[in-house]
Amino acid sequence: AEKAKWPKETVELWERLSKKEANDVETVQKSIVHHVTTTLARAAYNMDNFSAYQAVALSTRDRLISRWNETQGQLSKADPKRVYYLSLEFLLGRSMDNALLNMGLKGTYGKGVEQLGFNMEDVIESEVDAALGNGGLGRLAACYMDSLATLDYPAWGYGLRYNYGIFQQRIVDGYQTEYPDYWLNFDNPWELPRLDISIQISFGGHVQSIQDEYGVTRHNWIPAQSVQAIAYDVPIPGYDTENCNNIRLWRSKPTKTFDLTSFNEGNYEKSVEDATNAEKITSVLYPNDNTMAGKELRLKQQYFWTAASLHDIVRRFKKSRREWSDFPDQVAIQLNDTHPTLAIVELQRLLVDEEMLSWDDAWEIVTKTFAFTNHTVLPEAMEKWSVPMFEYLLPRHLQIIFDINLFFLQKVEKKFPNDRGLLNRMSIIEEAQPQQIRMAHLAVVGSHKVNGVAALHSNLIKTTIFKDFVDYYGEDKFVNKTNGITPRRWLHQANPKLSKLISDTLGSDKWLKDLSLLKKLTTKIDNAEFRKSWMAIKRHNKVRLAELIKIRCNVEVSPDALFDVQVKRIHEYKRQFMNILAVIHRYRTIKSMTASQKASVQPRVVIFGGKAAPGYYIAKLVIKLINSVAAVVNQDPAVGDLLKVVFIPDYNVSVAEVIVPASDISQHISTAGTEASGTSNMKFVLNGGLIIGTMDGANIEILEEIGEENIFIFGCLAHEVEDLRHAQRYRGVPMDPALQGVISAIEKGVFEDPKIFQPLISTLTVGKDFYLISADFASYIAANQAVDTAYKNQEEWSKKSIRCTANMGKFSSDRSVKEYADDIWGIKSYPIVDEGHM
Ligand code: B1H
Repeated sequence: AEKAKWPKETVELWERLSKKEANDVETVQKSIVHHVTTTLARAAYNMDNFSAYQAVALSTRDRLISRWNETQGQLSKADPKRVYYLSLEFLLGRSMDNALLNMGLKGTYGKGVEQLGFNMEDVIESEVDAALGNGGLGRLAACYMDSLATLDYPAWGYGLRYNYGIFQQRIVDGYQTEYPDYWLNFDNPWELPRLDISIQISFGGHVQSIQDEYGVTRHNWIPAQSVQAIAYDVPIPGYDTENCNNIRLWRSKPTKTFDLTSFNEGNYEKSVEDATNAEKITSVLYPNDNTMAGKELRLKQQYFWTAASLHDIVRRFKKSRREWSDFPDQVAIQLNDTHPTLAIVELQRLLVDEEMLSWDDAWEIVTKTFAFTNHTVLPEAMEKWSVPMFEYLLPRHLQIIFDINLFFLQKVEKKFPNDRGLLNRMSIIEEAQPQQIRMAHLAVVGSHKVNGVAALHSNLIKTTIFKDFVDYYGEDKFVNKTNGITPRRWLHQANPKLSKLISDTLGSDKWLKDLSLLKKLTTKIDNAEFRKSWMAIKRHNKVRLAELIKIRCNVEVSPDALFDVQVKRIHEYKRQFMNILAVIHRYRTIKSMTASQKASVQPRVVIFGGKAAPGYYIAKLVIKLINSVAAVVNQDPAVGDLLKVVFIPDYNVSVAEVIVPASDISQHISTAGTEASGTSNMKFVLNGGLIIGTMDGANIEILEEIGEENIFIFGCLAHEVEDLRHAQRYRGVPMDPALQGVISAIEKGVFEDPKIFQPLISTLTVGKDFYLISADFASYIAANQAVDTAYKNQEEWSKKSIRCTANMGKFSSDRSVKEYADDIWGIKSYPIVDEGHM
């Protein structure tokens, strides 16, 4: 039915009945009870925390959906330029608490739920994490979606709806074991299945070349198989705004027509097999942080996702009936790392093969549309696809890549004639056996802007992996966009007591949308009463973490000890190994002390957490070593409470929300030049936790903001790394003597059978210590001692802690996202008008 054709009464009836729900406690309770009795088919007497969660979630979701509808309706009409954020990972964590806080309904729902006989915190904690990401890159995408919605930017995320997110980690006999993440087992209220939005995605086959009536050669891809992409929409509400953005996640399903042909041919088994293969595409998230897997299924995921997303974007654009040349004025596409680089090729294919544009017109549209974020310089993370595998799956796309490369190299040759070496280095195709497609080169060539994620990293990529491209394109194409984090989740939600103290002190909660306002906290530093409240909150958070440690590790830790945290993916470049080696050094030092010497030792709890990629043998051995050291240290009466070591299993977003507010000091100790940015460093400092770190990634900018008196910096600098490695390899630099002592202790069997750890120790043997643990060890130990000394002066420490929080304004993801919008995407915010509709 069309509204225009309806009688006046019908229109009025609809208007009256679609008024927004009121925000009072009773309305909220009615909606919760309604969902209990109808959607869940339960009654008050057979409910537990989880069913309470389900009902509250469904009620929250109703309100999210009406905001989502209103936003998307108004944006469809206005049709402003939008940004599409393509990310293979969205590490969202839990949604309910965040949605209620962002919509300003936490208080009302809290009251309503308590009156109904449930504890709101228990209800919130019944939700399972949406863990569709590995680590920093995926969580960054989630923070950016929060900021885009909060700042009223017209933005959509596009990703995959994995049946299994990042694996669950359990520790068995000190070793990591992996278990599947059945996150969809109990239904997911935070998604809207759009079964009507289905797109056919094809693979394989061959290319037919034909001359059209003008004598132009046209290429026709005749695929061999196809699957369908079904849309699932995840509403993302902004904070303190009506605006509600969308993340569209694609799920693979067998195509109906394809099934039928197989069935009709009487090949039942084959048709079932094909159906299973189709479902497989979006079955599992690849669990490799900062490494490339190179599996055929991963390439299928990437094409499936980029093709479905582009089809959707193009369909939306076509509704506006504009010229193709207007496409870049309506659409900005951000590539989150090289994972979605195929979108560049797919758009070129659509424009040339299907829309019949000329190659050059199409390529101009493509390069004006895309921009590319690089997140790493580690060689093992650089995406490359073997040409034969690629050709088998995507024959037409391979031709297009070869053409893009040919035209590109012709231009390079024109600008820098007779330099074969240069052409070889810049080529999108690496001449190996077999040939490899360098996705980073393709992403640079197909984008109008390339950015790194922290100042040091953005400079580094200009002098290393993309140096030739800077010489060719000029400096302006390469920019920095320092990462940020959302203060809504990482302070307001994770640390409600500190959030309240800050709002009470500043006289409003405006700082949640303008984080630079935190600076005003500086005026309170000399107020002893304020410092006391500040430290009391830290202690409260430490008690909460101690409870979690008791439950997960069965270790009692004292909240009066210094809490020292390193939580992040386990990777050699992040040097958890160096941390545990220094812990062994600390243990040995304490063991050698007299009772009176021990009296002056600062008690410390060293807290580790993080997942290792299932195939990363050395990283898994680091976890085993941490657990072996913990087992010995924690039961040694000679040490007692002076040192405790714990490994918290299954670190994820929700665990981070407990750990981050509770740290006194956290460790960000990557070899200089290896950690592109890091984002947990920002989260800890924002919550008044000091950090110890190297001059790497965003640590450098944090230092600039908070001042060198408030951060513990050690270790070699990025520009020294190359020489140090060279010296070690060719001049045989001896191992640091303290480190030598630690290694001997492990080899003597102080921590279980030393044979277990031999492969780990081998990574350090002279000439091999690639991550420079030995070179940095002495300064690392010294920095840790400086931490102990500083912590003993609690008054001074509390001042440092306040200064940390007060100076973190720069690291709000609102700042990052604004910079992207202004400098790269060219989009403006479009606030939604509240028309009182449901
Ligand atoms: C980061 C990755 C990454 N950089 C490949 N690169 C992946 C690479 O599944 N894969 O194939 C997954 C992840 N992740 C991180 O990005 C950086 O190491 C951090 O330093 C940075 O803070 C974060 C966000 O920019």
